[in-house]
Amino acid sequence: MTQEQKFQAKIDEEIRIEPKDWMPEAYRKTLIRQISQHAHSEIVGMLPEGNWITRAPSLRRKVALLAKVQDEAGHGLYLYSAAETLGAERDDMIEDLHSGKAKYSSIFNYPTLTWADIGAIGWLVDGAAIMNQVPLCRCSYGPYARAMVRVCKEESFHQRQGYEIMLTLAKGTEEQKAMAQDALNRWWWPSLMMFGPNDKDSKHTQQSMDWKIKRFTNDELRQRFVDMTVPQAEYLGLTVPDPDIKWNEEEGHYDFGKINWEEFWNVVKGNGPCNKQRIRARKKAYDDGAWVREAAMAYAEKRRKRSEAEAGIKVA
Ligand code: BYC
Repeated sequence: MTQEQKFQAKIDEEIRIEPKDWMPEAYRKTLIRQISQHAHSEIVGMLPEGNWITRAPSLRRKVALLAKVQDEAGHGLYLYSAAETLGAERDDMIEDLHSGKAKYSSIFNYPTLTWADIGAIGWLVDGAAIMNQVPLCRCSYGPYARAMVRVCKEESFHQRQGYEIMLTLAKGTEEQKAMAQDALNRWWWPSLMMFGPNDKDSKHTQQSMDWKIKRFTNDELRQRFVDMTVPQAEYLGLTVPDPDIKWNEEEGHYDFGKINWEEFWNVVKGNGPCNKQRIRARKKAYDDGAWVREAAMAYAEKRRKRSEAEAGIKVA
């Protein structure tokens, strides 16, 4: 058996691949691409929500939103660490985000215009993220799979906080209900796009499924999301902005309309409503935070020297 065949046999037997194990270069590259994009999405994903921290309608909402945004930062950090176990350098990954070379999720290039958008993001965007990420807890690469366990637990709290905001608005005044409907109208289609291109146009799916990085295809996950979410919209008394949504008895699924792929690729290529603003904000945050990184490094160096000196005393 070649090394490649042994590797695939391990995958087929559901044995996890760990950082020091042999792996094909293409497997390593695919994981670095996916994990770093995922990390960038978490980090950029803080921006649309951060926009509402100072304007949250109550202390309770503010505390929950702050906690959620902090969680996203934590997810980004675990994911950068997971990518580092594959030999990627954090500075390079961040440079690729800032230069526009690396992708991040299309969804975070849309603006958050009203408070209801915070509800819609939690409900739909985190809902879509959970649908995509729960299977990643079974990803063949150990560090990514393990990081996903905690991430998914936190995402499920995020989804609930979003749905609860939507529920409050939907059961509120006419004006509040209209805000909730407007947010659903604007976030529905971009949420379906989060799952990526249709299977026939997805260049990585087949290989990633064979390597058990992905456990379901983009279309399978998107369909599950629609099936889960349409009844939730009904419970809220809101209307999904797709006239083609219809329960298909034979298939046991909801049929839905055509996704605007031109819009999707336009956003992915950097021309969405907020792409430029998001990257500008990230670069500024990175530059403004330089002193924190320098201080942390200086402190770590001081501690290292002190413990070396103490070890020296003990030896003496
Ligand atoms: N946006 O062959 P495909 C979250 C790219 S949730 C931008 O299907 P793959 C969060 C794709 O990268 C969001 N680009 O690729 C939630 C590829 O380009 P490259 C992040 C997209 O990898 C709430 C090309 O299109 N989640 O973080 O098999 C609050 C062809 O696609 C998108 C993850 O990253 C998109 N929507 O499947 C805060 C989960 N879709 O790389 C944060 C992990 C596709 O060849 N990632 N592209 O240049 C995945 O599961 C998979 O990478 C994807 C795409 C399903 C996203």
